[in-house]
Amino acid sequence: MPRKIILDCDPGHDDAVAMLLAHGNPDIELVGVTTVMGNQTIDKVTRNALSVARVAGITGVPFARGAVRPLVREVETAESIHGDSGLDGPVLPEPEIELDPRPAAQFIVDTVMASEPGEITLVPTGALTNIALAARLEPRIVERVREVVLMGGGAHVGNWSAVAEFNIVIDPEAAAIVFGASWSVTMIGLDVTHQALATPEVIAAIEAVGTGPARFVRELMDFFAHSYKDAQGFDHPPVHDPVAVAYVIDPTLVRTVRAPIAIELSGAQTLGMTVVDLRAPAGPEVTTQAAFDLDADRFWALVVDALVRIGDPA
Ligand code: PIR
Ligand code: CA
Repeated sequence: MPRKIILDCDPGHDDAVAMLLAHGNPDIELVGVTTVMGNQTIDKVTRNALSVARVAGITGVPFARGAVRPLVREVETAESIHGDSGLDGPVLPEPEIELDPRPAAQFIVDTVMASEPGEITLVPTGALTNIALAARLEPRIVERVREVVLMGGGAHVGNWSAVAEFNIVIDPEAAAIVFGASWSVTMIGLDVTHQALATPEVIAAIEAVGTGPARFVRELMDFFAHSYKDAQGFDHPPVHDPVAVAYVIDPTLVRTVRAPIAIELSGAQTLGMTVVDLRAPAGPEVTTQAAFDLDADRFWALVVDALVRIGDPA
């Protein structure tokens, strides 16, 4: 039985790859895509999500637009990395599908409450605003979802500050709600995603697929590589978000350590830090875990396999 996921994203170059992996992998059933401001404004990332759906041939999957701004703070985008559109590089086709009329948080609540317990996995790859709002709208979703597998944070590394990662630091209050709830949370943080590098070998393997969606990914990666080089000094860009999807497909791709994870909400230098307490084995009450040590070859093989399966949508 494929695992049912709701992908909550802010496309975003790596979010787009996460969409393609979720769509193309046979062990995943995409039951909805929700958008949240982050890499760009909500209008831009929502349009991007619909464009990617067209490129990938994703049909019959509801898309719902989510939060316009973080719970408490002002909007902060990652234009330096993702460009003016949020998905700069390739030509973005006009969207063909209509948005679901519900706000993302309501869509998440409705979908989870209509499912069997343990049926749906939430996969956020942007700020946690929609997930926090959904948990506030209907707290019973916390018992009903199977798990939350999110890209964000990091035990030992930051990217938006010395110690904080973008998805967490732009809405730390939402992150505190999500990490503080009693569901199981797996943090796919920078410790692992900085190992998911789009090297020339990876790009060549994607190029060799030879389809429209593969070319689209290649063009995304060209832009992403340049901005990551200019803004952060990386030789090859880390493709964060599909690692969260890959973990749902195959949790043995990473090593996980169960540990308490707290979100810093008041530090002068450390706002949005994911503080992972690795001092001792966690007690049975701890439902959060952090991921380390990615098997990058097997990860990229999943991405390439998904592109092969997607082929050239009509
Ligand atoms: C990537 C992102 C934001 C900022 C930078 N520098 C790089 C986006 C990605 O979409 C990913 O979900 C997460 N936020 C990585 O921090
Ligand atoms: Ca993202």
